[in-house]
Amino acid sequence: MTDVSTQQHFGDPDPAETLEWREALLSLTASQGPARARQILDELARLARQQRIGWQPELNTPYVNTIAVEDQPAFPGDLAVEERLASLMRWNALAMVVRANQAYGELGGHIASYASAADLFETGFNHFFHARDAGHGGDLVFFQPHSAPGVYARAFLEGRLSEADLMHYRQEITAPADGARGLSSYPHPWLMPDFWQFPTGSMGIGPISSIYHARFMRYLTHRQLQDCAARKVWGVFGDGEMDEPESMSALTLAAREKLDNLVWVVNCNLQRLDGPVRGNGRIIDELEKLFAGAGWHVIKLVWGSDWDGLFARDVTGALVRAFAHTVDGQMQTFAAKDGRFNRDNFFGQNEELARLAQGMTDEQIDRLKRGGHDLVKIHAAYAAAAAHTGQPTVILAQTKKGYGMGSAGQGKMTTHSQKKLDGADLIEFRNRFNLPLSDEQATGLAFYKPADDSAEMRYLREHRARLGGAMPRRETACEPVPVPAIAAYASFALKADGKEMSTTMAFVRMLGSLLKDAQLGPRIVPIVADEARTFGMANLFKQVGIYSSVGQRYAPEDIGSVLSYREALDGQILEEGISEAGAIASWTAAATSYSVHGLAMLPFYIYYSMFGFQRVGDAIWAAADQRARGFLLGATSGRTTLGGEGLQHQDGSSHLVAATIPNCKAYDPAFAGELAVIVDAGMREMLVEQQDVFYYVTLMNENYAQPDLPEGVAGDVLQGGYRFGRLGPADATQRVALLGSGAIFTEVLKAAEQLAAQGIGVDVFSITSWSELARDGVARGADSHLTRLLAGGAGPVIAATDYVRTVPESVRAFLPEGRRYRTLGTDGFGRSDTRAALRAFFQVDARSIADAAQAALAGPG
Ligand SMILES: Cc1ncc(C[n+]2csc(CCOP(=O)(O)OP(=O)(O)O)c2C)c(N)n1
Repeated sequence: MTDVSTQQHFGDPDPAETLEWREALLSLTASQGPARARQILDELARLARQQRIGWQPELNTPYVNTIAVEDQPAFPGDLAVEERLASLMRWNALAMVVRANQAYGELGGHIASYASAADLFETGFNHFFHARDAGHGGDLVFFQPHSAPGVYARAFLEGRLSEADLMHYRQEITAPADGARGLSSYPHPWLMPDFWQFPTGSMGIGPISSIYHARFMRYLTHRQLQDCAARKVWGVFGDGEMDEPESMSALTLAAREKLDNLVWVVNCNLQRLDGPVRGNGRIIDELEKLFAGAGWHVIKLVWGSDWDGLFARDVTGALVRAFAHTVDGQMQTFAAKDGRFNRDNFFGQNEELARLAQGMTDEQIDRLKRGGHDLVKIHAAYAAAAAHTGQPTVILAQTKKGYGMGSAGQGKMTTHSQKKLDGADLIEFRNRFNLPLSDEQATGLAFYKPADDSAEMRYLREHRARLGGAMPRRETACEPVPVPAIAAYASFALKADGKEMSTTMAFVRMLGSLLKDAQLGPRIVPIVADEARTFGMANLFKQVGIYSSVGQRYAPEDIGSVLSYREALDGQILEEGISEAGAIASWTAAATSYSVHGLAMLPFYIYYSMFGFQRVGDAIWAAADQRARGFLLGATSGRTTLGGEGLQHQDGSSHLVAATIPNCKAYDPAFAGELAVIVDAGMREMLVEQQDVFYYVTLMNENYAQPDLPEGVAGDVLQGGYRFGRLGPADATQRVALLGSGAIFTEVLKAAEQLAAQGIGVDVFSITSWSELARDGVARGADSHLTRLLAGGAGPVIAATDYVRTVPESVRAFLPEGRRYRTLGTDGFGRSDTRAALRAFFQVDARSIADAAQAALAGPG
């Protein structure tokens, strides 16, 4: 560690006095040890605060490694073999990307990111990332997405992927015809379901997801559902990725929850796509402050072992001083330039630095490693992180982007997207990493795999065998969870007998009963983002408790109430506070527990529907990719049910977005009985049949009379709609069909009565899912469910919903031939007013529906 004792302090009015204080501290540390020194410093800090002298400790430490050389554990492996292996990974990853782009220039891919991350990945694979086996539940590893080629390269050496597979990187559609397996661009469990566990392609989602997965493991442990104590969550992310709000938004949660099962490795290659992450600053310093401030344990891994000697010889602290005024933009330039340039421009800055570089050749200067490229240092950092207790750890690993790509890419502004290398570049790369390739093999981009009995291959296999086998590996085996009969929890809804209630109330009542089921109950994970009271769920606080890793350390104000706010170590509700991003990450962790933990859980996340697909749509898309199974409940849904709340709260679009997610079944039920059928089917599909689908169901807080669910319509409810009834004279000459969903169905019924009173025959259909009808239409055309439903009728068809018109428009093509189709919806911005005023304004009220029917009957127009 550098001795910075002689750092000059500019503007010091009394350097002699300063020196005395310094020496006092140094002698105290030397004579009584660091613990005593810390005690004294704490005492002084307390005193300084008492005196209000306005002193704050700096959050930054010098730009050096956190772990001192003398604290490094011995490297428990064969360094030379690991370095050779890492070089092979680098080569095969590079060859995969360059080959794909030589064949088809449009395919894309990245070389530079994995080139910088290879040693960070490899140290994890060789020493830390534990796969699931009989004795270990398996670590969770989040891989930086555009470094996926490196993970494929390893799988190739492990024999999990063939050379033909590597040749079909980013060619998933054409691969099977060539007898190969296409490799997805990024980690996508949907596309490679036995391989990738966590989708990370969209920056920021991996980081937040890793935190909530780590927290969910605590939840499973504390609720005594599964002991996750020995397992860790590792995430390798980019420094540029840390700019995403999602990356940052749950840092304090991770610290508050003391998630020492979580380790982030931030690959600080100082560059993102366009240029430097912080050209005019230092991202490592910035992240150090941020993470430390949030309560994380920070390990800076800045310099490799060959700097140790330099630091040791640097008695004046010249290096640390030089780093303190070298910004990342400049560091990047140093990375891009050769040894000569670095000698002249870094070490040439002053006498002291120049002296340090004396005796080193330009080549040696060029090869000075940054911390994230030094296997020994990386191992030391990982070991310290893995052993750290009471806090999550972040390792800030400095690397070079495009490491080893030489003049073709290392540290270049444009390196992120580089995917072509010419012959000379390839030879240079081969030489740089001493790859056992002939010129022809190098320029021909031959993949390289050592012989099965070579030292490298044996080492690779042995190390993975010790860690439970190959990774990543996505598992799916889990016990089905029996689901209670619908009558056990939803009779009140199926036979509602005209009782007034909202569908939200009905849902909460069903949930309350399901939670009591001996087998299913414990597997349910109710999730809220500070809206439980809004949805009438406060009774669940007492019934099942709110999960808290520390129990409840206070006497709640409402302790005597039956609705008391009860937090408990084995509490079941995940109360995420006002963080929809956090809540959906929690939901994803629970919804994929069947795979990640081999234990099926069933999350019900209930939220303001406007703050779902619109707010965290990308996270939902990632959950879909991760094959989530669970319920999303968009409450207070629709544009006009939420009266006074106005423009930003009123949701007219969630069903539109939900329809775009292939494994999401979206329903907009009008009645409690329909809801019961949907919940029942969803639970069976997800927990018993173990299908990779999830359900989105919208709920309303409008109270109205709930009819009995007609006999025999359950199948139709699930397919998207059923005939609710026929009104008007049986021999009516004028006929019309009205379709309606969710909140607007009651308006449809009123319109039907008005039309019937005018002698018009009205067929009324309750549409439970426009998107299911549309999907079925695409699949079955003229034989589709909607076509058959409407087949016996005649006259125009009018559809009305509380969503934008595009939602009912999605089924237009599946109407029986010759029927006129009019759609009414709530396009435009919301307003705050009464339900009645809003429905009239958006023209989805009974009168507007009836008028539309009359107009349609009157003829084209
Ligand atoms: C949400 C999102 N925005 C943009 C991108 C496109 N993108 C992919 S990688 C990348 C730069 C990543 O930089 P960094 O995190 O520093 O990683 P590096 O490649 O430098 O290791 C960008 C902008 C993305 N994948 N996701």
